Amino acid sequence: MAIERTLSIIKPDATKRNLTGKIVAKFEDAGLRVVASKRIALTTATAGEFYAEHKERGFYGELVAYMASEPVVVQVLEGENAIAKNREVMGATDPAAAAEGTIRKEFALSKGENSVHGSDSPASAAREIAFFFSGLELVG
Ligand code: IDP
Repeated sequence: MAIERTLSIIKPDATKRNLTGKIVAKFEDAGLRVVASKRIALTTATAGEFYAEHKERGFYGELVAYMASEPVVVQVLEGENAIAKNREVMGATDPAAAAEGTIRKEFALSKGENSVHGSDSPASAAREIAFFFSGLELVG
């Protein structure tokens, strides 16, 4: 299986409740390694650009305001099959539908305030990693 990299965001509801370490531990326990990490405050413009694919969805304005409401922690996770593995550890978008043991089951507050983001394909991982990190910040 291929070694992949994926973009993870620990979202405002989780940073606000000081859950960063507990969430990172779930990724590490699943065999993913944090290879880049920073805590940043997104503006609504940056959050809007990041989530541009959802522009037409009814929740877009709410999502953008929420993502800019508190600092987030953006990370690159690396490991075997990292994109799918990260999504598995995150759990379903809606915590009510998320499997036992997943981050969203354990920590998410709602379908919107759901604690984590993870890239959903190799193409989005490449775009999202480049969105937040420069080549110099990514040690091979
Ligand atoms: P994902 O994060 O599980 O990939 P997406 O469908 O790509 O889910 O949605 C992106 C993000 O938009 C979600 O993680 C969540 O924060 C927000 N979102 C999705 N659906 C809703 C909704 O029905 N109400 C409010 N926010 C939503």
